[in-house]
Amino acid sequence: MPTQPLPSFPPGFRWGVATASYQIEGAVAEDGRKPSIWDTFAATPGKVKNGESGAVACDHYHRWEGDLDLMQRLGVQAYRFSVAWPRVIPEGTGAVNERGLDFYDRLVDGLLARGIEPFATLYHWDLPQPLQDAGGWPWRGIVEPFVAYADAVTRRLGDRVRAYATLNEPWCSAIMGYDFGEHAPGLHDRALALQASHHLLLAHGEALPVMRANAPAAQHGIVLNLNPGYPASDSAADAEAARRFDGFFNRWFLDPVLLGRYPEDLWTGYGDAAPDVHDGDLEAISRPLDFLGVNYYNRTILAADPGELGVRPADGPADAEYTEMGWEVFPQGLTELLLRIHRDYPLPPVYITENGAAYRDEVVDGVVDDPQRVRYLDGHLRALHAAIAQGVDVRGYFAWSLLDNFEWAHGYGKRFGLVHVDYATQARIPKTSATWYADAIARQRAVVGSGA
Ligand code: IFM
Repeated sequence: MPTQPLPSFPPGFRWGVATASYQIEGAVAEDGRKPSIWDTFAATPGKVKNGESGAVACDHYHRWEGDLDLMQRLGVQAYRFSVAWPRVIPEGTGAVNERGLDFYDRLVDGLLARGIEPFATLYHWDLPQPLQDAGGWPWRGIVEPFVAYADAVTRRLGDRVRAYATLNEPWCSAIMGYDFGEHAPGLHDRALALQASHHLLLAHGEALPVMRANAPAAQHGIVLNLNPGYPASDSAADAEAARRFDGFFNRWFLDPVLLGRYPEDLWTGYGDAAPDVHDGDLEAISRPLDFLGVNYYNRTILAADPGELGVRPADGPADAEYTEMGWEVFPQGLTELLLRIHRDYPLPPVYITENGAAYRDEVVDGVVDDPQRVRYLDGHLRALHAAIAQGVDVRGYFAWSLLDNFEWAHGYGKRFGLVHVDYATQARIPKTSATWYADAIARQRAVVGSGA
């Protein structure tokens, strides 16, 4: 266990935890909610480990008050949650379901009453099924319903929410969902995936002015998952492999959002699979942001490959630590990533909107001791501090996740929580990492105050 206290973060730095609707809420058929693509995907045999689904998850929909109390006891200053589109506009288009919005209304007020700032994400992957039936994200007609949904949420929650993110990890929605088939809707088509990525970003850009009009005092941004690519060797071929991976994973999203253009090398490389882009789209996509949310978990090591793709992931170092997801623990990657995007882009203020690790936690005599997760968090917070010390404007950090939860196609087997959840009883047990995080926050607040 790390014994040295963390260095002091800047005044006003926000210490938070994050979750997402389908991963914790359950109550999938309550108060007017209708199915999302994840309900459909999870009900399809073979798609999710052990046939699990988010039908009950952490039952947060009914236990939200206890969960907010838990956060208050940890001393977190900010809570990043997502709103379920199929609760708010159950058919994807048309009537707003006020009962769905009521839940988030209560949640936001409950947070504010406990002195915790709400950070809301509008889309964390639970697309109303009727919109997928109409064509999903590859269909340009999806932009308007997204804007109407963003309007309904921001109109109701307004400035009580400190920060709104339009999308969480559009790379996953597009590529995992429409190309790799590992996420809903489970398709395998690179061109569809690229078109989906464009419409996700367009929906983000078109929603921004509406969100700003409804919540002028809130901050508005987007959350990207960034995964730095490192070459497996010093060879020029491996360096090129890493550059191509970086384009596929990171630049394809960073460039349109922050520079207003798609990267030329990728556009050319995609050939006929490149998306249909209309005049004005990139102006909308690159509308100014109040913040960029960065989700960082790990890096990928790449080698040149004679096969069709020209690139393959290579093994990480044998002496490195790996999480239960098989992801290398590489805190230095966070420092380097932040310095690199600070150098390459006109960057708005950044929040680390997700960072965390899954481990095989066990309850022993009512206690969950998770020193590896403590090491992971400690290492990444130090790495983050190093980037801030070198000039990157990072305003806050959200640990993923408050609770163990439904880890998508992995089901419930991968536990990312600071708080253990017994899915049979719904009992919550804060792990050692929760206590460590609470202490770290308390120390920071004692040294630098809670800031404005
Ligand atoms: O659980 C996910 C989350 O929904 C999105 N970012 C990565 C997390 C861990 O895989």
